[in-house]
Amino acid sequence: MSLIPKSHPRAKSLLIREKLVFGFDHGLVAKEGLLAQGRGEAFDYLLGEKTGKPAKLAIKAAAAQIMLAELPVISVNGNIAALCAKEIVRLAKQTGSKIEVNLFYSNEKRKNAIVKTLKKSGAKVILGTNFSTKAALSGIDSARRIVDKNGIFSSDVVIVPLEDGDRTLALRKAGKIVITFDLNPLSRTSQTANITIVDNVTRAMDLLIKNCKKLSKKNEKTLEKILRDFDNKKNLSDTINEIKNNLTKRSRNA
Ligand code: PTJ
Repeated sequence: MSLIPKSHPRAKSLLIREKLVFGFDHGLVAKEGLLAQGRGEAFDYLLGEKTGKPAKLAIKAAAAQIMLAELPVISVNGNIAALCAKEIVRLAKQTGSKIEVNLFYSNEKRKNAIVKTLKKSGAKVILGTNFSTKAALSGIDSARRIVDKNGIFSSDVVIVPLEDGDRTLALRKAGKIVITFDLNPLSRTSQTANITIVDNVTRAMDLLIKNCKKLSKKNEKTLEKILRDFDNKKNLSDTINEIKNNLTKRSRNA
């Protein structure tokens, strides 16, 4: 049972923290994943803990990109499994995406715990654990270079929530279109991805599923126009301005 009272002014944020701690205690999340959440929280605070206009635009563009993809793959790590396992499975079902477990701090035991959680949440097929279909991405030294040849390796669009910069770059070099969720608009991942959703994954994932559902009725031309109208660099710059404006407002009231 949660020790956080619903009336606590920071209940939402504290409940997300609890989910991660639960994920850590149950072998899903790496120790470093707790630190990554802390960094994310700090940026979320600066963003006003809400989904801003630039994030909404990025979510719409991401949905259009996923609907246009031939072989979209959702890459799952420890944090995302602890925070959004059910949403990952819903997104995969809605869009026909494959799910692949891919860890930075690679660990077979943790991989198996993540697979178990995804299965419990309704996933039928999960890639990333089959030795016989392993392939290596070039231009990256971490364990994340090992991917599934039927998944990330042959995908055209990869959805990589909470990613590290090196793999984003390697995926781009391999010709993939990369969609990321990252609360830090300054991170290398944010700056390198094709579409960066600067929002808490716990808020944005559900919105992405809703957008995909809405756009599933649209034709290719409409989806392509949404993508043409989206500029990731400009959107990141608008997000940084959003933070700047929030800080200016707060400094006046300090
Ligand atoms: O499970 P593993 O072994 O694959 O490890 C996963 C982590 C997240 C530990 C690993 O990929 C890592 O170290 O990531 P980084 O380099 O710390 O990057 C994580 C990014 O995600 C940071 O820029 C954070 O600001 C951001 N972030 C953290 N929590 C959230 C978030 N973005 C969106 N929603 C969050 N809840």
